[in-house]
Amino acid sequence: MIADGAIADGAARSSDAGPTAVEGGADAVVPAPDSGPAQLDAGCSSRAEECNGADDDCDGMIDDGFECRAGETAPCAVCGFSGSRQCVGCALEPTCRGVAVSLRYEGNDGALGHTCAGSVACDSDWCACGAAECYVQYGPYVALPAGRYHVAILLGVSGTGDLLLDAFDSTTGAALYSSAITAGLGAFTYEYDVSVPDGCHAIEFRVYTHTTACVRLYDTTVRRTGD
Ligand SMILES: [Ca+2]
Ligand SMILES: [Ca+2]
Repeated sequence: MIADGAIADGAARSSDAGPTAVEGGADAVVPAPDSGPAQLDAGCSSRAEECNGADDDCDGMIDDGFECRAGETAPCAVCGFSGSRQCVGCALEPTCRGVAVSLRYEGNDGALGHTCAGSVACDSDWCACGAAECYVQYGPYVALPAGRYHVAILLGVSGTGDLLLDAFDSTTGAALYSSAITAGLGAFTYEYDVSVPDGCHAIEFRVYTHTTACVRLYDTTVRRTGD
């Protein structure tokens, strides 16, 4: 029971909820979590607004007239992948940071090429049998932002097989990573970390076979782990 004149706690809160959508398109600045009607500083005067976290010109808005406020971020993109720019000194920094890349390709994904393609097909996942000296996969020539990446390739081999796995910048011809391995019977995930120094080049994650054993390709994942 609520006494006359009292305001139900839940009702009062529901009317306080402000708009949450951010308008203005891709370049819109995302307000800091504490944004809202600024409190007039008790000692403010008619000074010009400065970047200092205070309402210098007494118009009810803190650091208005600048590109952004401390704590705000704005979306950005590198090579088509999304990141964000931070507000530093009431201006958005030029560098797009925290660009997220998470890619996954099935063994039979059309984005991948296979020069072993004349060999025996295996169900839904592409594979090679008796086809020594060819690429089990090449491509996908994806334009990646510069940064550090973790690559994981799930393979299967029908017996002992010699394989060469590499990450290759097909724009410059530079090998970014290369490793020769001898794989035993069964399925396994080969993982490696690689740094991509130049952004938006066509990068390949290749698997080359030197064996006549059957090599099955299940999937390849590529995840960006840092700038
Ligand atoms: Ca102001
Ligand atoms: Ca200010």
